[in-house]
Order: sequence, then structure tokens, then C-alpha cells
Amino acid sequence: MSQHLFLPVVIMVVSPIPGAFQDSVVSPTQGEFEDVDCGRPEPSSRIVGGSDAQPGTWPWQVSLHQGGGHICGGSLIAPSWVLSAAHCFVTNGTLEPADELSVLLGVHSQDGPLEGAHMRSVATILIPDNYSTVEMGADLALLRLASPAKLGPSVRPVCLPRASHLFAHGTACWATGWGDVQEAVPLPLPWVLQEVELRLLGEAACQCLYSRPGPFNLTFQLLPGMLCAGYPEGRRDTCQGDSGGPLVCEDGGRWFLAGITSFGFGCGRRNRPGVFTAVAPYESWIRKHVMDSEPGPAFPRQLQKPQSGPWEPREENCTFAQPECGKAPRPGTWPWEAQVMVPGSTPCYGALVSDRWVLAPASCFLDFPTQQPRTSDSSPHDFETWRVLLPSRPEEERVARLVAHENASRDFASDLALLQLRTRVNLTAAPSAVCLPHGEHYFLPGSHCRLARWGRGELARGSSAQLEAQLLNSWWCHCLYGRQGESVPRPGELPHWLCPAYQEEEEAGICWKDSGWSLLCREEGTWFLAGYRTLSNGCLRPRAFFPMQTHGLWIQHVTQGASLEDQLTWDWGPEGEETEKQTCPTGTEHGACGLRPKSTPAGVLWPWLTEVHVTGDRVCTGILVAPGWVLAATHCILRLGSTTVPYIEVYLGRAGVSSLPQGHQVTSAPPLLCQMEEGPWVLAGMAVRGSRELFAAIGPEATWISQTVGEAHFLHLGGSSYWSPEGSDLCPQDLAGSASSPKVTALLLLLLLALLIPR
Ligand code: 4AZ
Repeated sequence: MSQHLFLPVVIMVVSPIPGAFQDSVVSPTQGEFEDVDCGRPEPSSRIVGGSDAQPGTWPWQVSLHQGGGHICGGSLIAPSWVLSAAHCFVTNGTLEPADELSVLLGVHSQDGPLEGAHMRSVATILIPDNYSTVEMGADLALLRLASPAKLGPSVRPVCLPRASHLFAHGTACWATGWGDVQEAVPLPLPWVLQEVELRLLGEAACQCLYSRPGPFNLTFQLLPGMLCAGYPEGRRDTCQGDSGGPLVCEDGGRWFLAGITSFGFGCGRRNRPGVFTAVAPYESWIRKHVMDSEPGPAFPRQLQKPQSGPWEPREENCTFAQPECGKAPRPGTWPWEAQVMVPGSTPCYGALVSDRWVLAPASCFLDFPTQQPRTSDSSPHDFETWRVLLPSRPEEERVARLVAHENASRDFASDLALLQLRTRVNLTAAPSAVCLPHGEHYFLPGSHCRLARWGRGELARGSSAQLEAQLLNSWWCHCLYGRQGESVPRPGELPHWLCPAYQEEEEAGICWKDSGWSLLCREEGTWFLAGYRTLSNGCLRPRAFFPMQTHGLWIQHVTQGASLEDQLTWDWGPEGEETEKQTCPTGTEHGACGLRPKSTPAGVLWPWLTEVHVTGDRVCTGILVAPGWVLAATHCILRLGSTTVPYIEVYLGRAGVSSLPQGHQVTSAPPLLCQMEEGPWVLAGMAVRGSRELFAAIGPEATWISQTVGEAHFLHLGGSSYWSPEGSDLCPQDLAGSASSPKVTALLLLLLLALLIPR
């Protein structure tokens, strides 16, 4: 059952059961009235909010067990009969043996003592002759129990609809089961039966949704005997493990089994409602097989005239389908880029997140901390003069209101505002909305991302806004920027940061001045607004982005329809394997770089030092500045006059332990490192060729290093994670003078010398 916490609370009150309908039950065998009651749970007034069902609410729900575990749902239709889905029992065209199955009745939570529950084995499984695969329909199965179920308050049969029974489009019905709560996310303990309200969709509406571009490209033909239920926006649905279970609709105080959970494309996806086997068309097939049963299932007459529910999508033109998000035919030309113009200030760049809402930094519009409008000539509620420019729209949009995030003034990570447009825009190829990630979205390490304009600021001359990036793994990102000593967020947990590594080198000096950036990441050809960063630092590219997924709930709450899209790719380790919990090293406040182990393994004192072997006979010291990058002196690597890159080998983790083979020589002195107040060590300089006292400062090369090595971490000696090349309290200056700063300890590494000592 795919249901999310932020759904509006559903309140349902069951009215007292009108006894007048008692006599309308028709037995399948004689076609006469009989005593078997169906479709009535224990009378109670039920208030349902969230997703756990109340015990006894759905007494016909059974759980089918094979090999000791739940495999599918089913519905009790008579004391000895359960109706379920064929695909639960057919593997590669072969019917599973009935004796491997058992039916659990009257169960609520599948964990712990199963009070009031009992088990039955299965005598026979019957499948329609024309069943082949779920997509071809006829996905139903009759299970005959080896002995009749004990009927009671928590075990009662459901009513079956006659072939003539019409369930109106838009009717609110309920699906129940112990299936997954999201794609690939099993129902957590204590495995309480889940319920979800689903609307019946007409055939045309269902076919129209499935014909829209969506998370799965597919061709799907709704066939007679199938039924769809769900919502264009998704979010509420059945999922794996719910198969075979009931979709019930109320009529005259009785619950009828309208459908059997069959299949779908994903779970809770936009434009992809669940597909059910319609039960009514199978009246005669069911009757034929249960002929000899006494008592058999009940097929009460329909009492209410079928009337379309209050919620019935307009099917013409398929206008109720959810528009697609995140499609950009040419990366870099973003069809959701919105330029917000407020008189008196430079344009502010944001993103269209629905047909009516633009997301942008709040700092574009509000003067912190007063939260007053930036421009003096417009009051907080006067948006007359504000304009929004969208791609391919010649006319400018007007602004109706602005909703700033409540923490926008206090917290950079919440520097967000939503601008409502006066009129809805028609979403086409352009403008279109960007997709927003849900809270549990896990952008895979290595995801392809791009940077886009965000907020104010100017692109410096000649720059393109085409920066390509790849996401780094969460350990590196979290431990460099997050709170140290904490555990690294695992897939599915909210990340604190998203860190990109940049792909291409930019020409020196070209940068995006004083601007913010948004981080767009692509999954299966769909772009998500994954992160943002309002403050940037000179020409250094942003290293860590605030994750947008933290704000999904707020955005959805304000906009009531922003394009939140589910994850489209998964690959966080072998199936079923728990990802190991990882923690960042403790003992630092500033990041996981530059830390030396407290108890040093013999010899390895400086874990970032590497041995660089050039064409087998020249050795110099390299510095590990990122998982894949070692910094070394040019003169160490390239011979004078040579244009070819020599054969280079780098040895990690042994600087200080190995002895050098005969004939090896050292061509450079060790680097200069400075320690921050008992904290991490920072690389301050690389030895100048031929000197053991002179160092080339790293500072001026910071931009080049930053733009080449995405993962390199820059620590300001004052403690900030953003180290500016202009920073004045660097070691070289201090050292050149009287080394007066008490905060900084300078150290010349002697480690390399130890390497030279022949053993
Ligand atoms: C399944 O695999 C399944 N969202 C059942 C229902 C749906 C998808 C998958 C519908 O049993």
C-alpha cells in the first residue's frame, strides 16, 4: 500500500446498517434468498486517518502464506472459498501446488500473537482457462479451503457483485493489504493491515492516464474485465504484496468486492493508477466453480442506482492527467527557468514548479531580518509591478502573492520563497515544470547533474551556465560539510548536503559572480531540482548544496500541486543487503580532511601523503586531496623539454613505512602543512624546486584546484569551510613574518627523509 504521511487525513464514518436490506441476499446455488450475510464488518463507527486499519474493519481480508511468509492477499467470499489473483500462484505458466499454501484468516497485525486469527490449508486452486499474464487479464483465482473458516467478528465474507452491478466512476472505494508501502519498501513491523481510499476510474480515464508520458514508458491496453482505481497525481495506491487482495465499494450498507489487486506500473506514480481484476464480469465463472458449496458466496442485488461520484475526472482531452515534469530536450536550456523582475533590482532566477508557482530564493525579495520587501516602492502585498518571464512566453506573468519559508531569514538552508502567478500557465514543452524530489529521494553517487542559475547575480563575461557535475558519495560529502561524529545518512534518509564533483575545466577567471546556483540532477532523462545554494564564494564553485528534498512537504503544502516526482532509479547495493552504517571521524569540528589518527599505526603518520613514482626511478611526495586526486609538484612529474606524460605510479598509505629501492631518488622536499588549533591539518605550500625552505603558496591555486577537483575540501584557517583565495591568515604569510599567530603551528615534514634512510 503506497500511502504517504502528508496525505490529508481521511475521515470516514460508517452509517448504521439499514436492516431493510437484509433480505436482498441471493445464494449463488439456488438463486433464492438465504441467511449468509456478507460485506458487513462488525458494526462500529470508524474514524480512519493515516494508513493502519482498525482491527475488524475488513474481516474478509486474508493473507496467503507460502514458505512461512505472506505472498499475496485474498478475500473470503464464503466459509470455504477465497478469491485472489491468478498471478500469485502461477510461475512460468505452471500452477503452484496447493499444498504449499496456507490461508491466514482474521489477522490484523502479522507480528506477534495472532489473536482471533486462524489458519487453513488450501485444497484446490482454480484459475480461468484464459489466464496467461496479468497484462492479458483474467487475473483471478478461487481457492478452496481444506476446511471451512470459523466465522466471527474478525472473519466474515465480502459480498460479490453480480455481472449487472455497475460501480460508478469516481466512487470512493477501499483497497487493503500488507503489501509494500512504497516501491521496494516493505511494510514495517508490526505489519498492521493497511487501507487506502481509491477512486474508481472510468475506462477512458484510465486509458488516457496510461497513454500519457510518465515515469515508465509503456504500451498498455486496458482490457474488458479490468478496472482502474487511483488518482492522476498518484501517491495512494496498491503495491507489491497487495496482489490478490480486495478493492471494496459500499452499496446500501454492504461492502462489495469490486476488484482484485492485479498489477500496475510502479506504485503511487503520477498517471499510473492501479489495475484491478473487475469481479462483476466473473459472476458466472465463480458460480460455476462454487456450485456444490453450501453455503456459497453471496451476490446481493445492487441497491443504489449507479451514479458518478462527486469526483469524476473529465475524460475528454485527458485534461486531468498530470503534466510531466523535468523534461529538457537540451540540457542547459531549462524550460522551467523563471526570471522574476522586481523594479529597482536585478532579475532573480527561480524555477517553475507547477503551472502556477515559481520557486526562488527568499533573499531575492525580502530584506533580512525584517522580511520587508527589498524595494522601497512596493509594500509586502503589492505585486502590481512584479513580473515573471518564462521561456517561450512572450507575455510576462503577473504575481499574485509571495510565500516565504518561515525559516528563510534564519537559516540559509531555508532561503526559499514561492511566488504564485496570477494566472495558470499552459505547461507544454516550454514552459514546463521541473521535478522536485520527495524526502526519501536518494540521488545516486555519480548521478549526472548540472548547475543552473539561482537567485540574483551576474554571469561573468563569456561564462556559460552549462556546468556539468557528478554527485559524490554521501560519506565524503557529509563528513566534509556535515556534523562530524554523526552517522552518514543512508539511502532513503534525508541527506544534509549534496556535493557535486565538476566535470570540465573552465577557463581561468570566468565565473558566475555573487550568484546562487541550483543543482539539477537527472534520472532516466528526467531533471530534478536536487539542491540549491544562494551564497557563492567568488569564483569558487559551490561544493555543497542544500538538499531541496527537505522542503518537499512545505512546497507541496503551499502549492497543492507542485511536481513532486518519485525516484526513477535505484541502485543502493545488492538487493536486501543492509547498507552499513558509517560514521564520520570524530575529534574535529571542521571536516574529515586533514585528520591524523590518534593511535598511529606504525610508521604511517600522515595518511594523506603518497609516494609518487615517475617512470620507475623518480620519487616525490604527493598529497591526497580527494579520493581520486593527488597533488604533486610539476617539476617532480614533467621533465624539462618533455611533452609526453611519463608513466606514474602512486602508492597510498605507506608513506613512512616503505624503503626505497636502490637507485631511487627524491626530487622534491615535503609539503608545508599547518594545523588549526589541535584540529585538522591544512596544506599551505608545496616546496619550490631545489629548496627546502621556500614554498609555493597553495592559496593562489585554490580556484584552479577547486575547479579541477570537485571533491577537494578547502578549509579556512579561521574555521569556515569556504576558503577564499584572498584570505589573509594563511600559514605562508604567518611564517614569512614572525609566525606570530598562536593559532597556527607550522611544521616541515621530515617524513620523506625517513624514506631515504637505507635499511
Ligand atoms: C505487484 O507487484 C503490484 N500499483 C500490485 C499492484 C500494483 C503494482 C504492483 C499497483 O503485486
